[in-house]
Amino acid sequence: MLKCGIIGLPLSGKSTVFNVITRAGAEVKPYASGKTEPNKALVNVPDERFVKLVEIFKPKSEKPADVEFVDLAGLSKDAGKGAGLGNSFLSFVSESEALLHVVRVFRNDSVPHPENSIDPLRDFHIVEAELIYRDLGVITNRLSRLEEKKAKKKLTPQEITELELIRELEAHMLEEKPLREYPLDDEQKRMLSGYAFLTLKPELVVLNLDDTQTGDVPEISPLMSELESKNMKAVRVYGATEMELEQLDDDDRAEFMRDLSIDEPGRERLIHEAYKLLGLISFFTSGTDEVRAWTLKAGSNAVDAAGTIHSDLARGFIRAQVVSYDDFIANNASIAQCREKGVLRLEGKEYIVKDGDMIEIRFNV
Ligand SMILES: Nc1nc2c(ncn2[C@@H]2O[C@H](COP(=O)(O)OP(=O)(O)OP(=O)(O)O)[C@@H](O)[C@H]2O)c(=O)[nH]1
Ligand SMILES: [Mg+2]
Repeated sequence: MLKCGIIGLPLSGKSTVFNVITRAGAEVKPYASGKTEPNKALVNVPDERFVKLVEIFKPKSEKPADVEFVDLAGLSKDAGKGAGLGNSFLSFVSESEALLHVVRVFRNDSVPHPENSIDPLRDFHIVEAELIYRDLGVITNRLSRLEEKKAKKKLTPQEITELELIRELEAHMLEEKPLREYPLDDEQKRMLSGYAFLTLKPELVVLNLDDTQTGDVPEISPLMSELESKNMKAVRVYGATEMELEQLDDDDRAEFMRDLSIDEPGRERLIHEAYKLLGLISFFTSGTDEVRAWTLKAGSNAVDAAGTIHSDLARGFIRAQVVSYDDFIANNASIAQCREKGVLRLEGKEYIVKDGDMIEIRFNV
C-alpha cells in the first residue's frame, strides 16, 4: 500500500487539505491540537480510463487503484531535537513513501500562526530544517557505530565505502542541505535505501491559499523561485474553500468551480500530482469478472506487474499479453480486432510496463 504523508507547521491547514483529498471529515480546529494519532484514509485514484473499462466490461466487481493519505500532527520547530511530538511524529513521516508539505499562505486572523506572520518561504525552511536534523541524527548514529567498529576490527570493503559516503553526507547536511541535493548514484541510493531518509523522499509543496488569493500572489513568489531553483514542484489549493466544495453535490460543485475558475477539483489535482511525484503508473486487468487498476512504479517490468497481482503469477510467469488502453479503445474495444491489427502483443519478463497497459498474465505453477 502506497502511503503519502501530509506534513507542515501547526495550523497550516494539513487536516483541511487531508479532507479535501479524502473527504474523510477529519477534525479541523483554529487551535493547535497536539494530537499524536494521525488521520488516515484510502483514496481511489481518479482515472477516466478505469471508468470507461468498467462501462465496457460491465464486470461483477471493480477496483480502482488507491493510495493512503496520512494526516500528521503539526511539526513544530525543534521537533528534530525532541521538542513537541518530536520523534514519534518523525517516525510516522518515515513510514510514508512521499510527502505533501502544506505551507500556509491564507490570512485568517482567527487562526494563530506559530511564527506570528505569513511567510511561506520561512515556514518551508523551518520544516525542511527539522527533516534535515532528523536525517542528520540517523547519519551521526550510523557514523559513530561504524567508527566504533573500525576501532575494534577491520571493516568490510562495503562498510568502508559506506563510511566514506556517510562522512560526506554528514558534511553536506551540516550545511543545512537536504539529502536530495546531494548527487547520489544508483549504487549509493541502494546503499542508503534502508535508512528511510526523510529528505530523500519525493516532496510536493501544497500552497494553502485563501479564495481571495488568486492570480499573482506576492506572498508566494520568494518560495516559488526557491522551489524552481531546487527543481521541486508546488500546487495551489484553496484549502478551506475546496473542503467546503467537497461537501457539495456534483452540480453545485461544478458551478462553484466555474465561479473560482478551477478546472480540476483540488482533490483530483492533488491525487494526480502525488501519483506523478511518486513516479507511479497504472495498469489494468479486465474481464467480465473484474476490472481492476493496479499501481506500479514507473520502470517496472512484466514480472513486477505479475507479482503485484499475485506472487504465483510472478513465480510461474510465462508471458504477458499486452495491449495499450488507447489501442484497445481505438479498435472498438475488441481484443480480436487488436490481435488482427497487431497491437495485441505477447511480451516477456523484461518488458517495461507502460502507463495504461491492459495486461493478462500467462503463467504456470
Ligand atoms: N481562511 C482560511 N482558513 C483556513 C484555510 N485552511 C485552513 N484554515 C483554518 O485554519 C485552521 C487550522 O486548520 P487545520 O486544517 O486544522 O490545520 P492543521 O495544520 O491540521 O492544524 P494542526 O493539526 O493542529 O497542526 C482551521 O480553523 C481552518 O478552518 C484556508 O485555506 N483559508
Ligand atoms: Mg491537523
